Amino acid sequence: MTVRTTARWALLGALALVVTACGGTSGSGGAAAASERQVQVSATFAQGGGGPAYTYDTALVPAGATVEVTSAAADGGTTTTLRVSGLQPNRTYGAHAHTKPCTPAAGADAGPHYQFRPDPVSPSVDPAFANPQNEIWLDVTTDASGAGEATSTVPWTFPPDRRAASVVLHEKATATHAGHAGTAGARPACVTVGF
Ligand SMILES: [Cu+2]
Repeated sequence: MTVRTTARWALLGALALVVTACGGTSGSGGAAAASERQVQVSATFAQGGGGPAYTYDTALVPAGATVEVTSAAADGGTTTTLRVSGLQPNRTYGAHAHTKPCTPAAGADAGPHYQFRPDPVSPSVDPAFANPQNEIWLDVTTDASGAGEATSTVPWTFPPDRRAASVVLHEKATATHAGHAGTAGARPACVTVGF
């Protein structure tokens, strides 16, 4: 089992210059370098254990399946990529960023979906809030070998004091219609990600 977790702050000075140049207010040259957070987690799903990746349903997410999540903030947005292998072939799994870390016990412990603009109603099934611009959706369809990749880009960055904490894999694709938006069935697996 391999686990690698890194979180670092990269100074993207070149990007800051581009942003400044496009902002229409440059010219003084006094802009501070942008500080852009990057996160990467690579892990193997296991039942129990020390995490960060847990399976709760080894038929849908076998022990030994792998997951990688990368997330990077840049230019006011956040791009997150999910890569999986060892899952069921030719199947769509719902996947989202959730508010709490995973536990060995159950996917429910990861809490609700992270929402940049929180829905005052819970559970949130209103498409005005439960949508892939206000949440991070990473639904992934596997190939014949059980591998897949998905990317989300949202037009916001996490407030420092209110970040997502995990990515949950669900049993089916994410619904989008009113009354069910954001739902994707059971939670066979979860990986803790320090967004
Ligand atoms: Cu979810």
